[in-house]
Amino acid sequence: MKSGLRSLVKKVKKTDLIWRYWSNYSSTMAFNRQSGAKLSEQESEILTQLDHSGIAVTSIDKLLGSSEDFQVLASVVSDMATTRSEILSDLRAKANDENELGSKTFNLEMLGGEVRFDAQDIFARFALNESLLRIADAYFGLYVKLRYYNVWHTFASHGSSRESQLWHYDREDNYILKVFLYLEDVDEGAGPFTYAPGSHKKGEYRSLDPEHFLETGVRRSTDSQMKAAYPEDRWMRAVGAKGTIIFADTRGYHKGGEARTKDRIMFTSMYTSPASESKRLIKFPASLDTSSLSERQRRALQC
Ligand SMILES: O=C(O)CCC(=O)C(=O)O
Ligand SMILES: [Fe+2]
Repeated sequence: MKSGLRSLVKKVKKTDLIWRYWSNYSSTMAFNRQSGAKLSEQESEILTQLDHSGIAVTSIDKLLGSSEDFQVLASVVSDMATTRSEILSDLRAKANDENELGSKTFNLEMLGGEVRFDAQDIFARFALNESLLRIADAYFGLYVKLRYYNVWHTFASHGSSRESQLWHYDREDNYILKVFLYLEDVDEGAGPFTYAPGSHKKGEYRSLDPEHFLETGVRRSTDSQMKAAYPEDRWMRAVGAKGTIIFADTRGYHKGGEARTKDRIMFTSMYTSPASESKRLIKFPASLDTSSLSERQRRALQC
């Protein structure tokens, strides 16, 4: 295909109509057919904020009530940190290695690069939490697909900002929903997730186009490039106590993980439409028993 035609096809595929009713037809129709999937008051509030700003910040208590699962998650992760303390201190030393561009040495994926799926474990249970999925499905207007979940340990490091510490937008889909759940308090020094509200595709600043440079082929913008295009007093720096949960459409401009004085530890999961070609970083067992899962959860797995 000639390159002009190829880029035209790409553009057409990204239009909401084609994306929704062609590329994601069956997921959209199935979602539209569902009945009785009412959002709670708190879930509706998150959805409204997400639609408007591309980001919504709340707490696990507000969303799930005093969740026993959250206590379990936090304690499993803190036990992992204790048993792996030697590996962690080796990696901490490497976190400042700026020669390793592209490998995000400041960020450790505690569950490995590809997570082994176990429907019973606390990580899968969180990624497939009904409340999270209800919000994700409603935001997309279709049944979403879970792409990954993990626990990130971001090391406090020095040196110039790089990779996801710089402003960028993710490119995997028209909408990309990521959840970040803080497992320890995150202050300014712990590299909070930071967002330019309204820069997602549904937002009033969807055409935001700051000056940028290419870092290993990826567009990145520095703080001063961003400031020139979008005033700093509108940036949303998601600092928060342990239990803070952030929903963000990372198709909008964001950055995070620039931890300077304190490590950041959080659970994260990612949802896209089924048509996205985004990599799936989950390894499923040869025979997967999904009998304990709901229809919505099975659809998020689509394996
Ligand atoms: O570490 C962060 O806060 C941001 C990471 C990021 O850019 C992403 O998950 O898309
Ligand atoms: Fe990102």
